[in-house]
Amino acid sequence: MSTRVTSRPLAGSLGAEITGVDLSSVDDETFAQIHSAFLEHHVLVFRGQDLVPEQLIAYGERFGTLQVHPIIPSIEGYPPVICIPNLGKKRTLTEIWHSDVTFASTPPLGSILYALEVPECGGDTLFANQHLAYERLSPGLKSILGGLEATHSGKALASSITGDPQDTWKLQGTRHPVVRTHPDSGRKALYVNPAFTRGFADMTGEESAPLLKYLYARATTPDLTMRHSWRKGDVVMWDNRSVMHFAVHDHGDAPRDMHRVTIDGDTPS
Ligand SMILES: O=C(O)CCC(=O)C(=O)O
Repeated sequence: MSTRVTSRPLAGSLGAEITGVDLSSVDDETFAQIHSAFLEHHVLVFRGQDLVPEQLIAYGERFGTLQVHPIIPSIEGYPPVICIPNLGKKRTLTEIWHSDVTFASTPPLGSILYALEVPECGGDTLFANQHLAYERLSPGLKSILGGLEATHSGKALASSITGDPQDTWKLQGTRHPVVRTHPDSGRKALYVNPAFTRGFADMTGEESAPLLKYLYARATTPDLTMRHSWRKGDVVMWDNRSVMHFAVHDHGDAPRDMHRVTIDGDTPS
């Protein structure tokens, strides 16, 4: 028998906390409720979970095939699980607004992060709703953006880890529409991000920069965001087709350790 699943919105623009769920064993009925909340709220928070890597993988696989990250090494014995440790303020890879792995031709549908160790305070994660960011733009700008593609590259990420610099697909530009349509909801969303987007396709970086800068500012205004303060045992999952996220690095060298699985997605259109 499934438990009573409840969902409570966490902010006006996105995010919900789900209670009544043990993610180590999710039956079909519970999964259907979680999936529907995921599509509605874009970011889901589950507190108090206790998951070994096999259970995190099994939960992620309810949503689809899991990706082996093209650049970040997996933890030993579990190819779909990557570790996101505290690399220090200077080396952090995630204190920048991004949607995951947009330099791939089929970027991930979603990502699931599980907190193994968290600082006493700080180390929060921000999320911003990219459907609302798009919907707020003027009809004129929407029409211009509707005809544009952008180039995305993993070069900076690859060179800051141990990525193989010879593996050129990570480094070349992958083109995606600047506005993508969510395959389940049909809603449009802005799909450019400061971590991986290099510029508009067929334009120079210099030509692209002013409009991208404007879009990033509009896409991350405080009233489009939610902020998650982590506790050990939290699982937070987000829809990469709907949101950008940003890991705030304000916790110095305090240990912060996360496991992540990443769900394969489709070609943005
Ligand atoms: O560590 C976090 O809070 C976020 C990690 C992140 O940005 C990512 O997994 O892409």
